[in-house]
Amino acid sequence: MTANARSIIVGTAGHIDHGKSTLIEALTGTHPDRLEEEKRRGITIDLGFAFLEEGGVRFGFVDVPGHERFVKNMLAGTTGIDMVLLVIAADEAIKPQTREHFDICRLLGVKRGVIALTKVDLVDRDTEELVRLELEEFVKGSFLEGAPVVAVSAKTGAGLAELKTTLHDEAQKIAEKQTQRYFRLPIDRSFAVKGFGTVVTGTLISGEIAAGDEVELLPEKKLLRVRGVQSGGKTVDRAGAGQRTAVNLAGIEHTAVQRGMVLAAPARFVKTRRVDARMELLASAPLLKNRARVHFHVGTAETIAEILLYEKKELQPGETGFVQCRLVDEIVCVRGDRFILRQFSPVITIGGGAILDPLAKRPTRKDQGHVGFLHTLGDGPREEILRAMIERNILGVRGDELIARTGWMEAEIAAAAKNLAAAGTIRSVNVEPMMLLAESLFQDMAKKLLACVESFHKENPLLPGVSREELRAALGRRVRTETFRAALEELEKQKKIVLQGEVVKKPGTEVTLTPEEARAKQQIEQAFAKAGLAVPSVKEVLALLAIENRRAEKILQILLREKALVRVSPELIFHREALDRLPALLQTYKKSKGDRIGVPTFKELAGITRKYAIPLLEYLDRQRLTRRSGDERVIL
Ligand SMILES: Nc1nc2c(ncn2[C@@H]2O[C@H](COP(=O)(O)OP(=O)(O)OP(=O)(O)O)[C@@H](O)[C@H]2O)c(=O)[nH]1
Ligand SMILES: [Mg+2]
Repeated sequence: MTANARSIIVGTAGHIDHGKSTLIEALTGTHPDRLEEEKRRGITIDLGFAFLEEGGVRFGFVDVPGHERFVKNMLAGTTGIDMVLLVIAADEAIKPQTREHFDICRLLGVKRGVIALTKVDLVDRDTEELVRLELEEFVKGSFLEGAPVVAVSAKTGAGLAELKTTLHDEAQKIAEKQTQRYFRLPIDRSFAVKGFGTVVTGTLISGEIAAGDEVELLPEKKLLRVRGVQSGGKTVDRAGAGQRTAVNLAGIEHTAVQRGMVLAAPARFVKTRRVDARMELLASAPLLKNRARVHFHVGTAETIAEILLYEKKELQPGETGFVQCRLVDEIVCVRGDRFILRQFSPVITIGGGAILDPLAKRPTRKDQGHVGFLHTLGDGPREEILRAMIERNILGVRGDELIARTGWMEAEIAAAAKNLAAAGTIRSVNVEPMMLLAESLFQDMAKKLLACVESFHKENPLLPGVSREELRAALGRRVRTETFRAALEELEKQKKIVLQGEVVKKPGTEVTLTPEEARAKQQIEQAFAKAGLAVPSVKEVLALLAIENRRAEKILQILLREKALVRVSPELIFHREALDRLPALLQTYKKSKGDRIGVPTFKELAGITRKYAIPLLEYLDRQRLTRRSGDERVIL
């Protein structure tokens, strides 16, 4: 493939036997029917592929079956096409699958097309003119209104050159693809190639892929390595959005991959069984009741959905409405992806639409704002959509969730978030990973947090402040770590609180003790300092004080928080300085006597009884100054 050739995917559409496959062969030289059964029966059953390079444009044709029983295969092939080649036989004109395929193309959002009036060798000029008129009427008001109609005959070759030129002209009008988005390839085939292993194919709908890439198979969530990439039957360095692509995968059997699965950039997309969407019920369809079960098609995947109507009890033919689709199987999609609905039985196409939110929540009666939210998702500009997604989540939303829901790039989301933050509507509570919260919710949280700090001071006048841990617990579980930290930092910036290590306090709230309390504090500390390692019990010390026990306990807490005293065991408290002498003592011992020391020797060395020796050794073990080894300690 020439480096800068444009790649355009053309999908055929049209009633059975109208000459789709024959026309593709006449255009490309390749007959798209591959299966033995197709050849025997003379009909197309599954998708076929062929390529044509014409005036710098590389056309990838996806040939679909016209038989009504194989519409689901047609659907898988029509995903991601740039243009439709609607095939109508001049001798039969418009037939049921002409209509159905045309509806599907419209619902899938196909924007351009060319109409081929095939088998013109079988009709006279008058009939041809009549069919042309019928056709014009048929496409009126649709994306195909005014589209070129080319009369062709695969038998005589008439019109084929004109058709090629017309396809080329239409291709020029197609906008560039989204190679800048994350890689996503809905798989339509998986097979084994001798000497290569597993190969999967599909129409690359966004991003790029190259040999050596790591990709994720969804909904399996399996990471795989790409051995090689082909596009249009030729090995390429990389393939981009809008190309028919074959990917040679390492590490998986071809039977483990099926049509409907998606190959994607790792960790960017999610699987889901509940999506919110806007749907259109075809005018030709019967009325749709709430909770109806239908066949649901998105990408190359197919499952069964229960349709919950948001505003109405039923949808009339021709109406549009917001719906939630509850799916039987997991699928992968993002906002904007198109889907098709087919009646459960008999299976006919009844409608379709666009995904609004692939990570929809179970609807609740309480949630009054949901329909408004769906309107925003459907029609809003990017910033509005992000704002709505963020505001509707009281815990805040992570960047990767926003990517998975919208398919937008991280940088696009970050840029929009920056604008929203500057406008004061949202708050970035963490950068890596990105975490966004509505500003109003953030302010509420900060207010609550400040109130907690204030009431702590009121209830604990003798304590310097509340620990972060206690504060977090006081706020309840419905706050994320990132939000909590951001709120603390914000309040500190506003000088409303002071952060001192683990302690959070109001500024200017130095603990002031009464002279009586100050004296008691000194007495406690001195009692332990004097005792060295042979400390008295806490009870004994507190009993000597002039203040009542409850206040004395609090003062003890202050000394522990200030780390002047250290609690070594539930009963024993030591002065920091006494403990600080132990490591040097042990190291001196180690130098002269070796690194092992038993309890009796330790008692002697420290000049203490067994009552203190055991808790102190356990303390030293916890501090990793010693390690227990049988009856002895190893000095570390
Ligand atoms: N006379 C004439 N016959 C044609 C022409 N094009 C196709 N046919 C015949 O029409 C029949 C059906 O053609 P296909 O190309 O298989 O039709 P199709 O639309 O692919 O059919 P499905 O894939 O089964 O939907 C074949 O017997 C073709 O030989 C044409 O231009 N003129
Ligand atoms: Mg065919």
